[in-house]
Amino acid sequence: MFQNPCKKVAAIHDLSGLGKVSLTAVIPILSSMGFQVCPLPTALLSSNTEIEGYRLFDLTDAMKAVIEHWKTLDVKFNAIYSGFLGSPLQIDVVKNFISFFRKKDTLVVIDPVLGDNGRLYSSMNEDMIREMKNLILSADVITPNVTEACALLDMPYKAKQEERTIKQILKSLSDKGPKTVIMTNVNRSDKKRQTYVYAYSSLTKHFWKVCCDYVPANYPGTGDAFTSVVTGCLLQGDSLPIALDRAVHFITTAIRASYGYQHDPKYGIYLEKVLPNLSAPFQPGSFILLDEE
Ligand code: PXL
Repeated sequence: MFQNPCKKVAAIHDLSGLGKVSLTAVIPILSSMGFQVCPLPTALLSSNTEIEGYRLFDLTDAMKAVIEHWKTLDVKFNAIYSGFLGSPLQIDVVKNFISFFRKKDTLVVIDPVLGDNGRLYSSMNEDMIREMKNLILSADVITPNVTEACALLDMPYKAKQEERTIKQILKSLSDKGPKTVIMTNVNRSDKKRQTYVYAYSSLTKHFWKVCCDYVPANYPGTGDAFTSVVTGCLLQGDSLPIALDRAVHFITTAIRASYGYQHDPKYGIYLEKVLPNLSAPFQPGSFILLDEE
């Protein structure tokens, strides 16, 4: 029987020509980790939506045609990983894609890309939030930032959170279906120069946190890079805390590698400078197991 020596990831994200987001981050990261990425582009953009004057071409019809073709082939995906979606109708297409291609051991990762730092991205609206709430019900793993987590739970956004509230948010999102909820870009009310990634697994009932150094710059696409590393780690059999640790370490290094340059952060991180780190040996050590509550 034909065997594929590389695990396959169906990557459902946009393709943006400038500004390192979505497929331009997902493909190099997962390829560097040894996975075969099968892109299903959701939209073609001249640049990410943070760069003024961007052009967006919705690819919903093209997606439907690609999926029809894939359905006729004997193709098996080890993971389905979705990110930036262009329209509410498209979310429905993704939901149907998952129900057709998901097998017993398929890892379904949904990054509910909606916004950051308390505001929605310019192409997002209330209809997208409503549909995204529905899509996350099908996920094994979701990776919202605080803005997205609050939008998915109809909670007002607060820039700084208490740990007790963070745990409640993670648990409430997990109660909706995803066994693993990872929340990125968390700022705590009692810590100034640090941000955190928090996670909850309903399988082990464990909460985890990893601390990241705060850098005063916002690069679009760091969430995509983070979730891509987590997806690769989980596919290669790493535990959840090791996956978080590796992803935080990789993103922190990428931001540090970019921050020293005179460079408009809207254009994203210099990913290519740090890609080789993904194949370097890794010594985990910064994750913390929190008390259950
Ligand atoms: O990483 C989020 C993202 C994805 N895709 C597009 C974006 C952004 C964030 O700005 O603009 C097109």
